[in-house]
Amino acid sequence: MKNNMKMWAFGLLLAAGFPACDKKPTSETATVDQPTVATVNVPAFNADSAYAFVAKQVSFGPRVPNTAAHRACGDYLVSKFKGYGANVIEQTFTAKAYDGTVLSLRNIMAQFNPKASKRILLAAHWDTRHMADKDPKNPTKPNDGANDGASGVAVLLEIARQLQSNPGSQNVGIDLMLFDGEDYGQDAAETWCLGSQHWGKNLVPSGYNAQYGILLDMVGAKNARFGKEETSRTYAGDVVEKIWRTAHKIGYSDYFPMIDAPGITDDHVFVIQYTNIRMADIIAYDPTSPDGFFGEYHHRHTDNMDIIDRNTLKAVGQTVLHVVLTEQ
Ligand code: AHN
Ligand code: ZN
Repeated sequence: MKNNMKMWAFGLLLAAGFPACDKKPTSETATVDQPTVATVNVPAFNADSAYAFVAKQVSFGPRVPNTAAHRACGDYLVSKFKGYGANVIEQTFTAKAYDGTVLSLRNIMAQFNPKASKRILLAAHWDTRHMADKDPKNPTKPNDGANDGASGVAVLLEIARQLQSNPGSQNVGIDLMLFDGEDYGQDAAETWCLGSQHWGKNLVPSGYNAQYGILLDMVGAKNARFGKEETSRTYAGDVVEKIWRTAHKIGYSDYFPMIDAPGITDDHVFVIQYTNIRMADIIAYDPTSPDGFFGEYHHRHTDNMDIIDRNTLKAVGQTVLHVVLTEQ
């Protein structure tokens, strides 16, 4: 039925496309060459909606673990995912931070098409750092975490909204995972990413597996560039190539240049370490920055709504939506 529909649409396209002309336009030639690529089935990722989801999270205040803003935002995220028809799983736990603070944390997973055996995992961290310690001014106060925290979550919320609005668009199960406690670290790798470490060692649902995963971190800043991060290349090279190829194909090559980035500690490292899931990190890379990787807003008070750009959210959101919805 689905194939017949495609064949029918294909014939219609040929008939309508070149009535009395033998010179085929390039875009339609591409369709002739690859008639099975389901480009038309991918809905438009709404960047205004994603932007509003960033602003909404920021409006709670910094989402620092053990604060009221963190709890309230967590409750909001759970209720939004439920409203979009997802099967929501909350994993609550405590973890000891580098400074001895016991943090009350919550990983939130929203499952779509929960019965499907072939699954794709999309993730982001929803907590924000307890201090803007790279900022010369007020380095012990937390920032808004508009990019570092809210942006990846906002893209996943918009993807959830699209999945509800386009039932049947997915051929696979899709799990949206919000990790907690990513940003409460200091120096050593294991002091970061407390939520993904806990989940990797205590999988829920138990025995969980996915074909692969994609992590989103700092995906909303103006003029962002995403480099191919080293751990992603090493352990999820095919996923990296699929993402970058897709981005180029649908018009976002500016945001996804074919450049390698060094390895960093992020949630994908622990997903790779503790589970059987290979995961690629889409994370902004600025080789000109003083630390050689992170943007100038990173862990500073300038990480607020002023640096968020709908065009970046669109480039990432549309690319990831295209990747997951073209999986068979
Ligand atoms: C490092 O600072 C090396 N890793 C932490 C990665 C990170 C922080 N992502 C967002 N905030
Ligand atoms: Zn951070």
